Amino acid sequence: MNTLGKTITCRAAIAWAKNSPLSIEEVQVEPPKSGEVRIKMISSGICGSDDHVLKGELVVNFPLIPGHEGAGIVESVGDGVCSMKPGDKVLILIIPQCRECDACLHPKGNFCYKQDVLPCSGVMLDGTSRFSCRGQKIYHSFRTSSFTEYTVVPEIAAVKIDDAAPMDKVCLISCGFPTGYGAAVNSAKVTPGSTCVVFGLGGVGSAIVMGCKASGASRIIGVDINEEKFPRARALGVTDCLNPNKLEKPVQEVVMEMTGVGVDFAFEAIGLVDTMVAAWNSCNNSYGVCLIAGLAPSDAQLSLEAPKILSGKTLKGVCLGDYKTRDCIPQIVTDYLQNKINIDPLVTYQLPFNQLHEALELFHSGKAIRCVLLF
Ligand code: PAD
Ligand code: ZN
Repeated sequence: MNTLGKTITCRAAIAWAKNSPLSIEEVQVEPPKSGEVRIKMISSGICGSDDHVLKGELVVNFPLIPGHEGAGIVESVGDGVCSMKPGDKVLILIIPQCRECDACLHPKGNFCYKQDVLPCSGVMLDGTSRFSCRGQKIYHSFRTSSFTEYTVVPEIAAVKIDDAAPMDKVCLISCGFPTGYGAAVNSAKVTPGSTCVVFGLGGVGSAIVMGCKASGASRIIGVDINEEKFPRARALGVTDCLNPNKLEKPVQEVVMEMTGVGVDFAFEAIGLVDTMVAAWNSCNNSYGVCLIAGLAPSDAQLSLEAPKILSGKTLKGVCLGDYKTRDCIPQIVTDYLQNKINIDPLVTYQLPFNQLHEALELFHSGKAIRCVLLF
C-alpha cells in the first residue's frame, strides 16, 4: 500500500496520564511536514528516562506516546529533507544535532537547542503534534516517540546508519549505549589502571562499566539496590558489587575505605539526588572526576558541601556521552559491525510490541539490562 503523503493508522502505546498503565491503541500518524521524516519503527529499547516520564518525575504533557531509544526505516520524508530517503535504516535521537545553534557550533557542546528533554513540550518544532487517537491530539515524547509502529521526528533527530546494521539490537545505540560508554571513554576519559565506581547498573550504568573496562580501569565498583544486576555486571567488568541497603555505613564511606583515597572516576546512572551526592563524595578529593548521567526529577536541587569544591575534584554532567549525535552515532554502529564494541550483552530480552506489559515488567523487576520491543 502506498502511504506517501497519507495519514497512517497503526498501533501505538499511549500513556493517558502519569502513572497510568500504557494502553496499545489505534493511532493516526500524519505525514511528515517540512524538515521531518516518518519512520517505520523496527525496534525500541525501554530506557530509564521513559520510566521518569511515565511516573511524572519529568514534567511532560499527557497523553503521550513514550519511547525514544529506537531504530527504524524511513517511510517518507518532508520537504527539504536531504540527509535520508525512504528505505534508509535510521536511529532516532533524543538529543538532535541542528548544526546551527550555539551548542552544536561549539567544539564540545552537544545539548542542541532544539532538544525537547529539558523542558519537554511534547510537540514538533512547529508547535504541533503528528499523532492523534479518536480525534484527540497525542503528544510526542522528546520529539522521538518510539513505542509506535510509525513515528514522525525532525530530520535533525534521526540519522542514517549502515545498511548492514541488525535492526533488532541497534536501537540501544540510539541512547543507552552511547550515553554510558561515551560517559566513560569520551567524557571522563577513564585512564588505564584507574579506580571507578558506577552507581546504577541498568542499561546506562552497564554501558559505563563497559567503557571503564575498555579504558583499562583496574577496579570497577558497581552499586545497585537490586542484586539481580550483579552477575551480569561482574561479567561486564565490575570487580566489586555493593548494595547500599545492606551496608552498615553510607556507601560513599565504604567506597572511601575500599580505595583508601577515593576513586578516580565516579558515575551516577540512576537519576536520584542522594546517589549523585554519594558519587561526588566517593571521588578522590584532589583529582577525582564525578560524572552525572542520571536524569533527576524536574524539581530536584543538588546540595554539596561547598568548601570541598576547593580541593580540586571535578563535577560534570554528561548527556548522550558528550557525542555530537548525528556526527558520531553512525560510527558507533559501524564499530559494532566491525566488532570493536559489543552491545549484545545489554540486549537481555527481545519481545514483540504486543507484549509491552511483559517488557515493562522485565524492566521494573530489574531482570533486564535492556528489554527491546520488536515491531
Ligand atoms: P535503568 O532503570 O535501566 O537503571 C537504573 C538502575 O539504578 C537500576 O539497576 C536500579 O536497580 C538502580 N537503582 C535505583 N535506585 C537506586 C538506588 N537508590 N541506589 C542504587 N541503585 C539504584 O535506567 P537507565 O540505565 O536506562 O537510566 C539511568 C539514568 O540515566 C536515568 O536517570 C535516565 O533518565 C538517565 C539517562 N541519561 C541519559 C543522558 O544522556 N544523560 C541518557 C539515557 C538515560
Ligand atoms: Zn534514553
